[in-house]
Amino acid sequence: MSKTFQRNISLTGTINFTGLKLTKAKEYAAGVPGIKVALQHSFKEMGGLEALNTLSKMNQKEGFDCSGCAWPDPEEPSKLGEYCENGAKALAEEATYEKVDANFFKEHSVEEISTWSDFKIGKSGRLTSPMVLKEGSVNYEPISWEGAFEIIAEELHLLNNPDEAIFYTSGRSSNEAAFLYGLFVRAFGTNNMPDCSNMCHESSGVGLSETLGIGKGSVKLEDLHKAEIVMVIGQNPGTNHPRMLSALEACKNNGGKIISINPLAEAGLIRFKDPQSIKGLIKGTSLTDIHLQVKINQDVALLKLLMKKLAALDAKGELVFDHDFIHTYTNGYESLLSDLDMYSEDTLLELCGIEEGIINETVHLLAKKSKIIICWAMGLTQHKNGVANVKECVNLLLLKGSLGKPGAGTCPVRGHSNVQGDRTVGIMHHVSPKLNTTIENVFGFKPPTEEGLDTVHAIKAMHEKKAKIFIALGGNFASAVADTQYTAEALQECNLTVQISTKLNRSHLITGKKALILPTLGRSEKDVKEGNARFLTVENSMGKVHRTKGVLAPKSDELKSEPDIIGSIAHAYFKGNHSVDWKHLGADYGAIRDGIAATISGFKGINEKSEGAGFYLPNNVRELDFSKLPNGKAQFSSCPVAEHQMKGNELLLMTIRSHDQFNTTIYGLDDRYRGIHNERRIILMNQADMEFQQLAKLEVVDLVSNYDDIERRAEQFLIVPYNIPKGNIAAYFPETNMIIPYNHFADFSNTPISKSVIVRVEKR
Ligand SMILES: Nc1nc2c(c(=O)[nH]1)N[C@H]1C(S)=C(S)[C@@H](COP(=O)(O)OP(=O)(O)OC[C@H]3O[C@@H](n4cnc5c(=O)[nH]c(N)nc54)[C@H](O)[C@@H]3O)O[C@H]1N2
Ligand SMILES: Nc1nc2c(c(=O)[nH]1)N[C@H]1C(S)=C(S)[C@@H](COP(=O)(O)OP(=O)(O)OC[C@H]3O[C@@H](n4cnc5c(=O)[nH]c(N)nc54)[C@H](O)[C@@H]3O)O[C@H]1N2
Ligand SMILES: [Mo]
Repeated sequence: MSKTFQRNISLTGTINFTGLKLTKAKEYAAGVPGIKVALQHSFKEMGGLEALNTLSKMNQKEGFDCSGCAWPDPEEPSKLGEYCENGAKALAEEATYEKVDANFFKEHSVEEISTWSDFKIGKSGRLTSPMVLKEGSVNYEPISWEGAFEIIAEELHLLNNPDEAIFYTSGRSSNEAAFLYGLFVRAFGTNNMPDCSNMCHESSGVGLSETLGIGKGSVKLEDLHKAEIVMVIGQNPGTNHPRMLSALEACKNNGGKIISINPLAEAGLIRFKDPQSIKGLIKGTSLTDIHLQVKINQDVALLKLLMKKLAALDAKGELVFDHDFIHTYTNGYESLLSDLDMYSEDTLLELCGIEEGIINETVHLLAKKSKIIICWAMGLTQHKNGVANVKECVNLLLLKGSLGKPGAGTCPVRGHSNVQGDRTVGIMHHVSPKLNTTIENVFGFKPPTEEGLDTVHAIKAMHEKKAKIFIALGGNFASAVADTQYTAEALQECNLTVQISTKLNRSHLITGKKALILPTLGRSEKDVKEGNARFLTVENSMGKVHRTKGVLAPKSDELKSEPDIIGSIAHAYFKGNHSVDWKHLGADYGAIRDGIAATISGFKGINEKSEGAGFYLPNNVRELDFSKLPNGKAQFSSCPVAEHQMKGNELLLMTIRSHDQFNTTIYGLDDRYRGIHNERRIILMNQADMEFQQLAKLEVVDLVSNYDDIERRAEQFLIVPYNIPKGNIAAYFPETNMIIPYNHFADFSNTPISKSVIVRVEKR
């Protein structure tokens, strides 16, 4: 409980074990069990007929975009449906018949709800009408939409300056909603726009921009089919991007090889049975050719070792590197070689913890090929040296000339379904002078020129009472960010917190003095205005913009679309005294898209071009145009290997996703592929570490971190012996966010160190 505030709110819910059952970890991902589980979830929440009908429209040209992840759709979607088990779960979660209405809040106080588990809170259902939590009260009460907008406008006017407000965005919002939100926040006068990207792929954005001139990946879906080698680093596609497995399978069928680099042997990377193809269902494909079981956060050491051995072969005249490419397009080759010289092979081998035989096999494979793609996700980005991890990947691709040609390139695999689009259309705390100028020309006001707060700095500002209003366009800030206790204190210091949401979550409970819930339409729901069904647009992980149009009846008549809500907040604030007609703009998506096209490059004609398969945004790496970088060249980088000062019994913890969750939304209590059932409070640990620390299987322990002499504790976990490198452990988030210090984050990208937290395990 956090004690010092007006309400007695539990930050974690009452901690209980739910009945762990262990089975052998799986080698196959998806297949028949995948379909069965998917349909079980959707049938339970929304009924059989509606579920099947709706799933058939997911990721199809005339349907809606799955909110599960940002993986692109193939040009010809599968006739059996273009969705995966976890997409079906995401839909079931949004389309559930359960409702959180005014009666629910009358019956249950926020104090009571906060004692429930995240699983139970999520299963309560969809938010149906605007609600207010008044100062001193513990029950939300109904409020009219106009009343809610008025409260926000009033509180915003009371601030001493616009930088006392924070406007968070999660990555499910459409391009239209995100653009309008960014425009309003700038018109209001601040760049305080933290977003989920700050905790996610920010390290990729920074690393790629500095080396290649664009913060996005360069490959298209068909490149994966053509690649000779796909390296999948720090990513668990079987759970988090299941549709990617079809692309990896196509690569294999065309003779490509797959190298996975991961402390865990994740099921989806070992073998795959495609649930969308009859042949695949029966036979299945073995995916990974080489698994490099790297120690947590030693990817820089591993990549350096691979490059060092490749450089030795190249020096012998074996033509391993693409010297024409290096000469024409790159800067810093010599410094890269000197950097590699600084490390001995033995040191690098020991750091990454992999047998030399497998390393040599990998080097041999890489030496001969040039169509190489590197895919990665949170296993690379959420470390102190997350940016360095990304830059080392770029180094390898530059050496091999693996950019700007078919079957080669960078592939940061995005998380939220429109997190990339939100950034493209202006959600960022940085200042873009070019965007500011175009906004001024098109919309007639001057945006602020001072850098805003990102996620970690927004928390600090609220904690220090420098920020007093927190508004969230989606997401679950309280649970998703690091350092749950500190964050809860920060949010509770605010005068007003506002959540624009589809579903109930802990951020509706850990609130400011006053709080508002503004319920919004989900991706799958029809968005009808004056008889017209409206569409929105999103950008996928590979930079393609396309339409999304809901098909289901909205769960309540009172729901408003995100653009309508944002337009109304802006209208209530400016009351007509502004160069932009906010009310009108919020209601007219075509006009918002015209605004996007007029301010952001690559969007001309978006109203028409977004139809059907959609259109690609410009990407300089695809054109091998590095003119914006120093000397007009792509940049090699020299990055030090990661160092962790660990004491005798300390371990390095990665906080990961189970197969039954979407970030802070808990779909169920199983992590089927890893053989964990009916329990989330587990720690995966190497048998040798268990013996060293005298811990028995299923022993109950606490996880404790100690940064800057502050002890943080997450209570009650069960030890599960697992195939994970010695000295490393894994547990699920958000249960573990209690022990991640808010003030330790990645250099240059400020991403919390969610994948390398130094901890000790304490017996209870
Ligand atoms: N079903 C489902 N889909 C999702 C999500 C979800 O929660 N559920 N979340 C969405 C979001 S927002 C995102 S960002 C993505 C996340 O997608 P992922 O990044 O795949 O998610 P994580 O579970 O965080 O997995 C990280 C993987 O990296 C490995 N890893 C951890 N540390 C290291 C390291 O130091 N080095 C290496 N090489 N590997 C490491 C872990 O073993 C794990 O396999 O998925 C998106 N899609
Ligand atoms: N320890 C640890 N912490 C992490 C991570 C980790 O790996 N380890 N991963 C980080 C990552 S990669 C990310 S992206 C963040 C995620 O952080 P967030 O994006 O803030 O969190 P989510 O859990 O995705 O948010 C779920 C909520 O979004 C709302 N929602 C869902 N759909 C919609 C919609 O269409 N519109 C609106 N307005 N609301 C909607 C629902 O109310 C739901 O409860 O968490 C980060 N936190
Ligand atoms: Mo993410």
